[in-house]
Amino acid sequence: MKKFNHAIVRRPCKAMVEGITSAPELGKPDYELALKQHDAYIEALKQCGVEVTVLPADERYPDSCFVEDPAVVTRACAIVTNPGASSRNGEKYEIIDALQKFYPEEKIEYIQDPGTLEGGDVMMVGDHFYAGRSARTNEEGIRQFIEILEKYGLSGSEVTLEKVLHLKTGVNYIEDNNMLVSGEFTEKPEFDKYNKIEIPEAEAYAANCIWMNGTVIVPEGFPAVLEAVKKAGYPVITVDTSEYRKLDGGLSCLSLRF
Ligand code: CIR
Repeated sequence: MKKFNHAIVRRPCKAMVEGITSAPELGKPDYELALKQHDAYIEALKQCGVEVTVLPADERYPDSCFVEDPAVVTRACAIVTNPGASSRNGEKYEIIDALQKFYPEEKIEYIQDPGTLEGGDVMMVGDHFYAGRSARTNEEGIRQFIEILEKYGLSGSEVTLEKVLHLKTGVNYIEDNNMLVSGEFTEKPEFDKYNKIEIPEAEAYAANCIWMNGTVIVPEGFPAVLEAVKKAGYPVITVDTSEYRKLDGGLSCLSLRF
């Protein structure tokens, strides 16, 4: 059941209070609380048997704790993305060193302009990678991404999305053919072959859970999702991500797992 050995996270920076958000009504994140929640997140990852590399906070990029977006990590290669949000684009340069500790130079690939891609739009299902075409990830980015995957014997396909920030904001694969789906993703025919676990609208935020070596990490405060994941047979760990939610960020956004 052990699939992941490593995770990379980046500490949130004080400037996170100026991060991008579609939900200003939730208020600004409380930085001290965000740090505590980050500690708990790292602990949860460690409990699932991975070694966690903690990158330092980077004040130049308010959203840089969402380290999932500037890279996609696979069993065969790492892909440095080209984030579509201009305030985040420079994060791609800051992830390279960390990737080089785990992947040889020739297995680190790059999405190039005019292609854009953010890791939150990529969902891994075995050796297949679904890529969401969003406001951040464009057609050319997905074309380059699939071309890179195919070079390594992996595959990819495009999924369109209209209502949410990233693909994994609304749909997440938790292995064993089980997929957590919410909103617009409940009806997507490409996901019909999976056992879809439908997330009620009121708990849509918690569609973003992560499978970690057999355990599913669920955001705290979403009882219906917690129950559904337990019912599907998984041991669970809950982590409070309230301060990251204020910036449209969830559990998957806070790490690269490989
Ligand atoms: C952003 O808008 O880019 C950040 N405030 C949230 C990024 C969330 N990342 C993710 O879903 N992978």
